[in-house]
Amino acid sequence: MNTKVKTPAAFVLLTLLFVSCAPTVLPVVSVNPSTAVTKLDFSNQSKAIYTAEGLSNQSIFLVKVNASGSGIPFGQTGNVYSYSLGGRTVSVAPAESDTLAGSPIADSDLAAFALTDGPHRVDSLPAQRYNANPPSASEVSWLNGMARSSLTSTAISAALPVEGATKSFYVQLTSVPYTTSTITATLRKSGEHCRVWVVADSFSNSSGNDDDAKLTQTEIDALAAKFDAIYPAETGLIGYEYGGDPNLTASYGGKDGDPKISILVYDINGDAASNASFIVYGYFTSVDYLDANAKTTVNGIEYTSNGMEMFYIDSLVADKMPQQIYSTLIHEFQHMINYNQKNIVLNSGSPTWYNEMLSLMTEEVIGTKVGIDATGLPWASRMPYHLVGYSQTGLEYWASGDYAGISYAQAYAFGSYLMHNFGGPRLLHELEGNAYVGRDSVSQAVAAVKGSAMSFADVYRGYPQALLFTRGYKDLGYSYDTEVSWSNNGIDYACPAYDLGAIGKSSYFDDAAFQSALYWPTQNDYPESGISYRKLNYLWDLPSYGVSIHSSEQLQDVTGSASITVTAPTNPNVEMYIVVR
Ligand SMILES: [Ca+2]
Ligand SMILES: [Ca+2]
Ligand SMILES: [Ca+2]
Repeated sequence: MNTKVKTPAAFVLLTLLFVSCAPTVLPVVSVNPSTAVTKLDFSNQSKAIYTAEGLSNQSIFLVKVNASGSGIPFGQTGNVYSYSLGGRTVSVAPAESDTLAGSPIADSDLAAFALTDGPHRVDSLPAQRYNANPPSASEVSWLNGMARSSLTSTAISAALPVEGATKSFYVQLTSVPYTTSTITATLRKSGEHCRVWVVADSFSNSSGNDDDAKLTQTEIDALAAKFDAIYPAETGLIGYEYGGDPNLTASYGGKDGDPKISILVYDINGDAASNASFIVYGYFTSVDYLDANAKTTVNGIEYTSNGMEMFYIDSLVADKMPQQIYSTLIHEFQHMINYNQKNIVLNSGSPTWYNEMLSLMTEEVIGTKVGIDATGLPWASRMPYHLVGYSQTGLEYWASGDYAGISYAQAYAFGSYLMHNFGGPRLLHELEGNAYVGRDSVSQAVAAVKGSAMSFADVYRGYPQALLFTRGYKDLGYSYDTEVSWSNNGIDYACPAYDLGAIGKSSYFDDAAFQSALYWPTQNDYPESGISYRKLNYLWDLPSYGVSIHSSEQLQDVTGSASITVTAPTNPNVEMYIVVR
């Protein structure tokens, strides 16, 4: 028996009325910079319809942006209702919702990111938390003294150490819980700008392999030579550490009266033999700006100062992955310079995301400048995590422990977007040198480069474009595929163009549990390089300064006409864009 289903006329009429009163957006047929990004304007309607015709092998994305300081629960973010291709309408299944990420985002939401393809590079969490702590009233007074006094006792020390000298240092023994120890190290190399101190356990001239966490003299000399190349390049772009500027004679030599930076090599966290998947490669702590041997307690943790400008470097990583240690030196040196520029000079404190972003931007510019191998550069070492985890956290949220890799990747991706679209190395120079921190520093630096004001929210709105406008699409909007160079103090700097679409995702993408936990589509359906997109109708929490990018297999390589009907978000801070490339 044949059954014919009749559609009630009233329903058709209602549907027509409903659809016809929703705003329709009709872009010009060929995609160009003026039509590639269309903001959906719901005009108080419950739905909007986006329509494009004459597409030729083009792909369509729905981008949700939260350019506000408040997180938005997934239920308020709107979703795709249906779409049509070549006149055929496809209903989109009821939205799946994000059962992992709560609001606000917490580390527990990142459980699926317990990475296994280590080792992963992290900073020392206790040092990071101390560094991010805004100065207290009493600290402000001594920071003032350091910055402005012309009668400090920081003239060059009469008795600087010579090679072969030994010295005792306070060091972090373990991160969590934070424990400390004192160790003795020998000065193995005095470079032009550094002194490399190595503990006995981390030195062996007869070491014949790179896995024993013992450095030979040749390897130590190479480490010093690399830092000697980094020092003038980095200070020439972003300024000096405290005590580094030879023109400031009263403070030259810094806390210990030695203009050279000390680099202490030891097995941080004592985990060289344990094959740990998360390794602290190195750290800087501003505790060392207290007088030598002085103690201070912050958030229940007691720290002791070595009273000098110094870095701590892990011996296993220095042995096994020297390129990673060179970029770590660039990274930690930015923290040291940042402490001078923002804490000592300004009496301010840098939020963690901002300070780390600056270090990662510096890794890109200075790492390129001093010829660090591609494996040590952040688009190779950081970006693969971002391609997968970008929508899990917002820019300002800093995940801890095993999940920190996602936050580093996010900070780098945003900072690199800034450089490649707003002045390259000059933007980094402005960020470090201006009298602001955090979002204000970003908008001020962009304004300085552009010559006109731009709000942080407007800067942030351009960022998801860069995630999509990969090589071949860079003329459509913001992109990482732009080379930007700049000279300062007679030194040339560059941010080399790179193709985000060609960067492979981190291999934990292959993990089945990860895929199912995050409603990850199968690998066969989705690209393995470039930014991942979420399912078209997937409801995802939008953290503050967060984005999610949605598409489907059917909306890739579309020829002809397409339309998408989108249900309006109920939260006014959700902005929706259709991006066609
Ligand atoms: Ca070795
Ligand atoms: Ca010094
Ligand atoms: Ca270690």
